[in-house]
Amino acid sequence: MKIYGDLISPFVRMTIVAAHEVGLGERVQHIVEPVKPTEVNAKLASLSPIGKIPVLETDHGHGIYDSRVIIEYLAHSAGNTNLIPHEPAKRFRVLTLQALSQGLADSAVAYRYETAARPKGLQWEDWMARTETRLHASFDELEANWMDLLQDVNAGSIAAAVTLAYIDFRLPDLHWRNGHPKLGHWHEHFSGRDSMKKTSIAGR
Ligand SMILES: N[C@@H](CCC(=O)N[C@@H](CS)C(=O)NCC(=O)O)C(=O)O
Repeated sequence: MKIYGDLISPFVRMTIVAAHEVGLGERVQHIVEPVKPTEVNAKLASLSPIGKIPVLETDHGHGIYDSRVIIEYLAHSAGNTNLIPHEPAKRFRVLTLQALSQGLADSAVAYRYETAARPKGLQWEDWMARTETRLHASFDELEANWMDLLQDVNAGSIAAAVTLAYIDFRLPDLHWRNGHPKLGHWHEHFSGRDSMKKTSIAGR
């Protein structure tokens, strides 16, 4: 199977980290496929009308997207029940942590597009202020209510770790560690995992 995308995308990196964590790191061929929000990428468009990264191409040539579905596909293929547990109480906590972290990634990527890609003069100040509020509220929420579940390796903790690393890389001025000491300490520890080191974007 193949996963298309660039590891700078937090959504792509989440899927590759998940592949390593379920033991499919060698089975997945990562094809570097960058995207621009203003251009159609023909290869991606042939697999997904949404045309965003990541897209997984199965061994039968079918496209699977988005990152959440790819992670579920990888866990299912590997017979792994840790990333998305079956036990209902834990399952929906993990899925909510994943949604929180993916929401954080959505906001961070959109903020990056707005500030770095959108032509000057077309930027929307009120939207940027609202998005900053959303980003900081998400950091607060992770620190206050999710430190227990972040200790496990699951779809939510992977999404949180990768997204915070993306923010370090693209939006360091947000200073997310300020006021979030537990989250900062946890992130340093989680970043030492092989899956995170093999997919590191630091220095790019
Ligand atoms: N919900 C999607 C989001 C994917 C996404 O936003 N990918 C960005 C890169 S970080 C992208 O492909 N942007 C190109 C575009 O918007 O055309 C997922 O979880 O896979």
